[in-house]
Amino acid sequence: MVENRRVTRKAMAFVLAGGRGSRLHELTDRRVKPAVYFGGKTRIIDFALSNAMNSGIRKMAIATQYKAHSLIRHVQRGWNFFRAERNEFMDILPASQRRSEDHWYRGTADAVTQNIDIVDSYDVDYIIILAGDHIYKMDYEIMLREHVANGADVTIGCLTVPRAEASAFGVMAVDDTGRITSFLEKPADPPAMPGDPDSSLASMGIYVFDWPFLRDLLLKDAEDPNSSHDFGNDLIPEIVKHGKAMAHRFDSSCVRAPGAPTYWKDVGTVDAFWQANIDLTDFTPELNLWDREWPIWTYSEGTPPAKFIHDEKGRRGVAISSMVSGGCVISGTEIRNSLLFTQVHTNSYAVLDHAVVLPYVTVHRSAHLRNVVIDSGVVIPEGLIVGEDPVEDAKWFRVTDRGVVLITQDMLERRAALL
Ligand code: ADQ
Ligand code: ADP
Repeated sequence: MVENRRVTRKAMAFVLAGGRGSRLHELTDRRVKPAVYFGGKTRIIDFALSNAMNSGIRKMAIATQYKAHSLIRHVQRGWNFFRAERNEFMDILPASQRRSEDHWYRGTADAVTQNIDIVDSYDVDYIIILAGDHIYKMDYEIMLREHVANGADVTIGCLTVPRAEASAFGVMAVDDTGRITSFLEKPADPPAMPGDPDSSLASMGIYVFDWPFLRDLLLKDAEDPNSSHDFGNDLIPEIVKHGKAMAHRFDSSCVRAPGAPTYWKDVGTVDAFWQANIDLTDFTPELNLWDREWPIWTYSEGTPPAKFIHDEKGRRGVAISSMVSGGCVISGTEIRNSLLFTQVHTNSYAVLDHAVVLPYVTVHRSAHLRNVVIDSGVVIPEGLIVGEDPVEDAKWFRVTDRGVVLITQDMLERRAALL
């Protein structure tokens, strides 16, 4: 056990949180994808950070650049318990042109290159590179130990995905020992897994390296005029060709809670975001947020418990098959299969059905909202009907292929000005 603890004490997590996440549309107008709210209390980045924390890693850095304000504020409020006196660090690394004065982070690898001096100062043997934009639980300590035991140059977290969706990923082939024999970044025609023509083995964008090895590689890559300075495009294919790259399968053995299902989601579209949040209202959701073995840490505002009240005419405020966060006041509203974040206030005769409602939203009287995502701080006007008439909805709001309606304050203001 002492040996295990040493591996995580000698490792740092480097979280990439600089990409916008443009398929979330207006949800990432003001904030980067890792800062988008998820699950009622948390933000997306809390999953990667909590995994690192629960795995025993106590040195973390987060590289940011695009619309980082709400991410930085969240991390400062919620992840401020690291103590330098105990050799613990949590650094936020905005692109600050540390090595070069003529560019920001040019790619995911460059985000690390530009902070080589900071990683050096952590005095670690291993670095685990994580994306800050996926929802999953994973014990990185198991992956680290595997990496060390294999003597690998890089170990890549991977999972099986439907072949039809594999073009969005780095796709690999492995031999019997788990060694990666080929790696194609976002191939148009993804190779299938042996004996399973409908599945491909996809990279999760999680990499473990020995720090001295990665450091050398980054310094070489920085000088390469043909490189896009990206892990998936440049560094990983190179190591697969010339070095020892091993695959670490994400399966039920990667999670400490016994029998935990292997839940991994990229909530990168409005449809996927809505569905994954609504799934939490299921009788037994696949993602277990009640798990005390593997808690998801976050910043949580001190709020009173959710309150459900009869309005003055005796109409009941009720929520069925729903999750309602602290600080919510549900007055004379009927709520079904919905997820309400902190401080949502709803009023009489309103109905919410399959609604994902981000914090600080007010729903005025008689609004009926079905299959919606409502951005934070939105004030829904009295009597607004959404989710009944897709043509009318599309005039003002963003309607997805599946008919989910995204509502932001800007959209409501435009509507109010034109009506
Ligand atoms: P992508 O899905 O394209 O592929 P990418 O855009 O590289 O992911 O983003 C990965 C992470 O890096 C995200 O968390 C993003 O926020 C961040 N990021 C992007 N650009 C950045 C920059 N310039 N500076 C700092 N951070 C940045 C990758 C791999 C694939 C793999 C998928 C798995 O390249 O091989 O299959 O992730 O999702
Ligand atoms: P994010 O939604 O990413 O956290 P902000 O922190 O800027 O971004 O908040 C978005 C919206 O939520 C803003 O419209 C803001 O007015 C509202 N808001 C933020 N904090 C509070 C609060 N404590 N009380 C009421 N509204 C708030």
